[in-house]
Amino acid sequence: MSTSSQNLTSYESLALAGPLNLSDGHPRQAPTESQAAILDQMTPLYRGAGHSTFEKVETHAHERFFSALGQKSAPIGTGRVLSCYSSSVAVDIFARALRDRTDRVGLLHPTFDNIPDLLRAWGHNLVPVAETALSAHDDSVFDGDIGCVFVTTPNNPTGWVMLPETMRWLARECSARGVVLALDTSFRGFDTRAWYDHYAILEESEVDHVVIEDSGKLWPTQELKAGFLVAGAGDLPLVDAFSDVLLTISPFVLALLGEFAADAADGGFARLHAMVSEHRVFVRNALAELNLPAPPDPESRVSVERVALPPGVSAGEAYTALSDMDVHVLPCGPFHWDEPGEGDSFIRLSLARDTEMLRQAVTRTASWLAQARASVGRPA
Ligand code: EGV
Repeated sequence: MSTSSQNLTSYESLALAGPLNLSDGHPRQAPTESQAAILDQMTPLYRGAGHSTFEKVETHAHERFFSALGQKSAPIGTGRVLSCYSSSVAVDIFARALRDRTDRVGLLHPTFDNIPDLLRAWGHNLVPVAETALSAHDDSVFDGDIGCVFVTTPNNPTGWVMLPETMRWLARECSARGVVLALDTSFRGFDTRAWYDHYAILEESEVDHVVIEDSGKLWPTQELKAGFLVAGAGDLPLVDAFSDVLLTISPFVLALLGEFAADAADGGFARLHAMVSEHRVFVRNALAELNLPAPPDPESRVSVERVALPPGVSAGEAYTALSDMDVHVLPCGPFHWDEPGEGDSFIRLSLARDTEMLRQAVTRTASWLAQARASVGRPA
């Protein structure tokens, strides 16, 4: 199968049928004991959400979600936190509203490919921005006459995190240059280094901004999730664009997410972090003897792990061989939406899975990699 023109989601979709699915970044692990107790309360939660006003249910869920993640200054209760079905729906609404201001966006490179796809679908022209340029506070971030900078932090798939001093620099520069600052923080829950109060920095800088938050990577709720499109005080027509797409999401889903957020604050995040970390250690140990290039993202804490392939082995080759063995991973080319070749020596494995299945899939991946490494350079 050709692996060049497909988007990442199409690979994830093929993987849904397979038993050894390390493809999508959605949480597929079994619920913890306290999460299972919440799921046992679905019926009363459903009834309760129906008996209250939407505004009350939504505000309560926002308070629990944002406070679990350290976002004390999020503008809850101001009408500026728009609950969407998913973070991708929030990105789509933002991309549309942004056309009011600009059609030139500096976008983090690499990052998950549906972000460039959604922006381009609304007519935006994209200029790649490297993690290293941001971390170095390099003015080249603003090259290309851009009207918006879009940053995924923590990033998918690298786990790179924008630190507070970088965020302060970026907010200040964007503000001075009249550039909109957009953040996608879908992986925030995995990394405490991303729990500093983003909204305090954004509000103080007076930058025109948008933040897209997400519950969808965190908790095993069978795709019951929300993306929160948080608008700055500026005049981007976000509320209009939002209302063209939906009235409200389900108050039941918000009530459920509020319970998961409260559980997360009460030890659930610590349990999630321990699971991800244990799975990451398992992957790294399983691959350690194979003499592969070093793990590309040693500091990463997000629920996905990039693996560097042996020299001479391409991501397309690895993807095809592994899926023939029923193991589904992602080839990393499409994350490098401007330069797919740069991702061709990496695959991505998802860690938010049951331990037993993950071990089987990783063990199979390791044995294929060992054999591929041994046969590179030898005649077939
Ligand atoms: C990841 C699925 C969309 C996306 C998966 C993802 N694709 N929304 N088109 O949620 O990292 O696997 O972000």
